[in-house]
Amino acid sequence: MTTLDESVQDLFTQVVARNPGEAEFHQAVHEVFDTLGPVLAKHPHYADAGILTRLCEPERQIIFRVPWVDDAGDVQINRGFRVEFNSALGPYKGGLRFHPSVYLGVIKFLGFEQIFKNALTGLPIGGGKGGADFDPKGRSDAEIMRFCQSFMTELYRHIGEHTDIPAGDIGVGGREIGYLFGQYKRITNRYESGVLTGKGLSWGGSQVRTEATGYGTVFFVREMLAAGGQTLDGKRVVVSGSGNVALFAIEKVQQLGGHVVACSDSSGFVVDENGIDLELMKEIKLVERGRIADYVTRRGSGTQFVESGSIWSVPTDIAIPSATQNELNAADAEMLIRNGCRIVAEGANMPTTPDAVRALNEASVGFAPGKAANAGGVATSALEMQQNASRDSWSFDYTEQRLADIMRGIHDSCLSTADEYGMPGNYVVGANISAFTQVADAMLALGVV
Ligand code: NDP
Ligand code: 2IT
Repeated sequence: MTTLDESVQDLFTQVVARNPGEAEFHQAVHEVFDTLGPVLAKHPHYADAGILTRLCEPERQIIFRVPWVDDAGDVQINRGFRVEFNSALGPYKGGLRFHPSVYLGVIKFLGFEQIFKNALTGLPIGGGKGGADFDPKGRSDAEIMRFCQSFMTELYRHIGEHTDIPAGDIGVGGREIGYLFGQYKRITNRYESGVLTGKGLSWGGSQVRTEATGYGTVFFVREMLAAGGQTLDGKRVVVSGSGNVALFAIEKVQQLGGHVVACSDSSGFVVDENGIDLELMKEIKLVERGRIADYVTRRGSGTQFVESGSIWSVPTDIAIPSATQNELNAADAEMLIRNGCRIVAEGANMPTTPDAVRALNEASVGFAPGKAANAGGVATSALEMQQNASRDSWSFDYTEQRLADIMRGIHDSCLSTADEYGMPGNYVVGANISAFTQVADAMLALGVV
């Protein structure tokens, strides 16, 4: 990692020492600290009040055993997490991730990012994240249900519509939110719709929440292009992943006239020069829960499955990494640059490594960090909470317009903050400083708590 401004280097060293072995958390903190020098110089009262030290220490961290019985009758044990990171702006809000790679360092990186992302939405939500090292792949529906019920049997005592509101992330979608909500309702005997977001439309969910992260990321890209007098029409786009974020990013790119030529899962990537057939991809991924190679088998000539290699070798104008952290490294960035890519927008959380971000900046490739570009998901979760609180439900078009307005607002505040701090066009600086000042001002007002 590069050396930081001396105003924050000591504190960063302390964060690493206090949180040993949590590489992803260190990376997320470093990325934010790397941009805060100018704001700390301009407003020394933030440092005097220990705001940064407090920001790096979660308000509460819960780790629990999740016992469940698999279909063979064997007892399985997983580890569950909920990190309630910061509630200066509102109740803790953030998703749950079920993936075998989950450990405290991953949940803390995601929770830390979530504080700033949620601030950028302008909506009253604090930051949190949770999950488990559970691998849903190959598990039956009954096993998923038993796991979710056991997970909620501990989690329920820590959450609530005014306290902490989980939602989905990797491995947690509408099916899992249903089982989690059912168990919460059963244990508490309360139909407390606002305790989880990402619910089904017939039982308290919001229109557009399913689509929101992918759509929002593409709305952000639209704003980046518009700032340079361009549109998505006719642009080549590569989207990694083929889960919730990726599928709906592809959908919105296609609606806006772009041409998506590749997407992936953890087994490899597919290239389809005719443009990804989204209906077929959704059938394979959302209905059958199948593997991406099935797409090539079914779609036939003109398509290609690549098992090993990088999706970022596929020439593109715009790249939207939407799978997982650190999936786009410096070598990938160099390939994208060589092939003429002009925009990288993070649909996933922290998918681009720091040296890749540096390479993109040096080549003047527009780079939108996840905490700005993928904030549409959590923003629409906050809209779901609003509808739950007022026992109302809005139309698809109205909700989508709210999402588009929020994404434009985030885009514009990133650019204006970057301008104010003498780094025009730098979305990372704009996002971090804009979010930090909002959270820091609220923390100052609320005293040392
Ligand atoms: P899903 O579980 O729906 O999809 C995840 C996709 O990424 C799958 O295609 C999966 O492939 C792939 N993937 C996951 N882990 C890895 C890995 N270690 N290596 C390679 N590929 C991997 O998750 P989402 O689409 O919801 O989330 C994707 C990203 O977007 C995450 O970074 C998440 O934190 C972020 N995000 C999600 C939001 C949401 O609302 N859901 C909001 C904001 C950000 P496979 O099936 O083979 O594992
Ligand atoms: O990373 C994220 O912003 C999410 N997984 C969505 C969180 C939410 O509460 O909707």
